[in-house]
Amino acid sequence: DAAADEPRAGWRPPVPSLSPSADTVTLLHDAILRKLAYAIGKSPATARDRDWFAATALALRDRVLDACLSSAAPPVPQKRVYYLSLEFLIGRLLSDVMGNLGLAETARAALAQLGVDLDAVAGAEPDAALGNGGLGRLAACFMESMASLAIPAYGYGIRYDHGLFRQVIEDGIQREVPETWLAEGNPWEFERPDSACMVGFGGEVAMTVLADGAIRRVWRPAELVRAVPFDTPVVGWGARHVNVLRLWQARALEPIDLARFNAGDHVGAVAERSRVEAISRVLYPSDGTPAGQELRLRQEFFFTSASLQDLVRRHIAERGDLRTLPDHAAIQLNDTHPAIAVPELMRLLVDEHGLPWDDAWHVTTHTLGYTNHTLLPEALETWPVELMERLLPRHMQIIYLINWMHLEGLSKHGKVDAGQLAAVSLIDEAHGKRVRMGHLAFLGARRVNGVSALHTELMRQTVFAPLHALDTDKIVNKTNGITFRRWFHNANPGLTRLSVEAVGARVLDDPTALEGLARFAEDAAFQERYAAVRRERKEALARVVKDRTGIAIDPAALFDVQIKRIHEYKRQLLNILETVALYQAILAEPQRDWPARVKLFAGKAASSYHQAKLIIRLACDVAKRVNADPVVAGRLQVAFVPNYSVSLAEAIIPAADLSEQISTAGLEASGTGNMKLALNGALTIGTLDGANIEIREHVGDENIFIFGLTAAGVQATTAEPGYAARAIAASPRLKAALDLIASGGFSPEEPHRFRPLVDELTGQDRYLLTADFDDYWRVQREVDAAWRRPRTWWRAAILNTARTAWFSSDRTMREYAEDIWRVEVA
Ligand code: T68
Repeated sequence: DAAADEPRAGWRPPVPSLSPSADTVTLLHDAILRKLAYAIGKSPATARDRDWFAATALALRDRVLDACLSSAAPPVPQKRVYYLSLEFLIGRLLSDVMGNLGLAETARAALAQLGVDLDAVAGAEPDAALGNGGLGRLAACFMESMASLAIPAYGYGIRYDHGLFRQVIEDGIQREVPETWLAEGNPWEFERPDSACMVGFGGEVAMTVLADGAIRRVWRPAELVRAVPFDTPVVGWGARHVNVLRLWQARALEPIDLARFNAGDHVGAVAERSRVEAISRVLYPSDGTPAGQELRLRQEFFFTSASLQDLVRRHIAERGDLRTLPDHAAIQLNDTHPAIAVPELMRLLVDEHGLPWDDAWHVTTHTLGYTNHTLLPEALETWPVELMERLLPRHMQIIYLINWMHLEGLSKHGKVDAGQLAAVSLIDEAHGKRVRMGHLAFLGARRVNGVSALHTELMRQTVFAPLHALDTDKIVNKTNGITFRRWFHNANPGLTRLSVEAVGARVLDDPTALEGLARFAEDAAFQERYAAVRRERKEALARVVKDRTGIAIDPAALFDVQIKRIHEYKRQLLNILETVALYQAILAEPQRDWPARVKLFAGKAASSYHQAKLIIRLACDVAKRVNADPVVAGRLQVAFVPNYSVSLAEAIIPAADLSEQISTAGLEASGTGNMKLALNGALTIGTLDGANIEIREHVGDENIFIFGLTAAGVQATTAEPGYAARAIAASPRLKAALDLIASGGFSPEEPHRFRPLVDELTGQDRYLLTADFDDYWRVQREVDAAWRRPRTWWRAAILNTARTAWFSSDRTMREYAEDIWRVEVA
């Protein structure tokens, strides 16, 4: 009804929503029963939640296919986007698919008729954790948004048998356990053996002289691996459009070496197969410290080559001429992991399809785009030339040729001196000869983008400054976004319902309508409803925390959350130091009315990252002592919630009151958790880093807690030797907290356990925790004061929800479509 779309003058109690029609419920009910019987082979009497999940998923997948197979020959789109990413952190798909098909309530009713609870069924779906963190989750949000905007797109990646490890915490120690999301099959995907292709490795480059005397180079790989695609349909909002996520699996050409088997060598007979298939066995669990192993490079080339072959084949079938590729395809490289696409596309065009070099270079540089996600030097990919020559000899030749033309062009025009040439060369000669993959992606791309305004500016000023000087239009900003379907509608149905009731169903299609909530920000009745939704999510989260940690947190307390990968630059340690200082302050003045706070931490550490693992241990040890101390009971609780995942994020985010975004300024490229938390009404305590800056611009200064050095301040401070010692000497509170940790206050059985953390802080303090501590403490006390005034707090929370619509990944995808891909969005 049209009136429901009009913002209302005053807050009124909700109208009960209409139940789904009996017909559609019956249809879905019958479809689920048929899938259970004929695809799963179970009866309702013996079916477990996991079986009901598979049956429901299969029934819904049919609906998704109905939406995309409706016309016999779908028209060939003018232009497609190909999003190449080594990671897609999708999580569970059931509520996404139900929500976008508009069948959530229908499915609930259909299952209820069978005596089955939808939430239990949804909980039986394993998370597809084919990514480490923000970079992988961004790719998943982009896929959903492209489908919702009807941008024709393929996502290309690897179908890992094992996603990101499961984190088990034992006595505060992280243990990594293999993840097995495929153990009971995957109802969403289609295997497509007919679209397999071959990917080569090693070998040599042969030269052949053609009839006209021209020389052609042909790569003769020593080894061929079969890449078999598995397609998962990605349905957009309202089932408007369906795209495909195509993930490649590595298969050996020969399943078994029969000669060896017959000779009695039963293990050796399958050794070669395991070696080849290791390519798609497991996701590398390091984020930000490159793995550096040969297998990683094999993974990168494997999926990049298969994807390019696939799209070239499609282009030739549809259009014939590869020179028109830039008109019909935009290929986006998610970080440098697929940067080998630059020489591989050149190889396909020149060696395999006979294009002249210059034409091929034009096609390549008008088709590729590159997104950078970090400026941390240790996270920038480089590969030893020696390894590249051995694994990809033809690509190394092409890289040398690209580099030669690039450097020749510059010196010919007298543009640069030797130092400048070294800075823009594709080969880093300073650390053994290594190929700079960021430079390679930069040269091969038409547009290079950063992921927040600050990050993009720092790209221009630091890592890419010499290359930027050569082409000042190439670097553009595309601030990250998040899909509201998952992070608002599905993760927080209560708040979504409240928003619909307040400003109309239009918010579901157009998040900018959330702005209409601002008029209710001071409305007492609305604040109460908003707080009640939060309270309900906090109680639910308290049950999860109890379940996973045994700690019974108080849902009435302020939930202060820091949820993200554990990394020194993200400064979980700063949060823990403040926790320790707060603990000491409460002990010193137990009579003061400290507001009750629960500090929640969650996140995984790379398995080889010792400092990060020690930070987890410290959080757990602090939790142990604080939670057991009767003096602080009712004021302070701490919990490290194990095994952070997309699903756990969906439970924590709607329940959070305070969002910790406290990285050293200049080091967090963007952040996306910051956006999810702000949208769901958590107030941010953060530094002027990444997208925090843009969040502040949107929500307003008075609705966010900012502290600490700016990126410029960080640069200046790092230049002063000995600042850490001075900062500690100047802050008795920081000193006391450090002393308690250093003297074994949280590890009496092993007093020096945290020595490496303390040494880093008192020594180099690379991430400037000591510099920002006092300001962080001061602003945390402002948070306390704001929490004591509920009217002010809820006003700010509502305004956060009302003013974060811009962070929708639909907006981000529209910007990419317009400025980078040049595809039409209806
Ligand atoms: C993140 N990067 C950024 N990297 O840290 C974050 N790295 O600020 C940003 O919001 C997000 O990307 C999306 O742009 C990562 O998540 C990785 O996970 C990663 C993985 C492998 C190698 C290096």
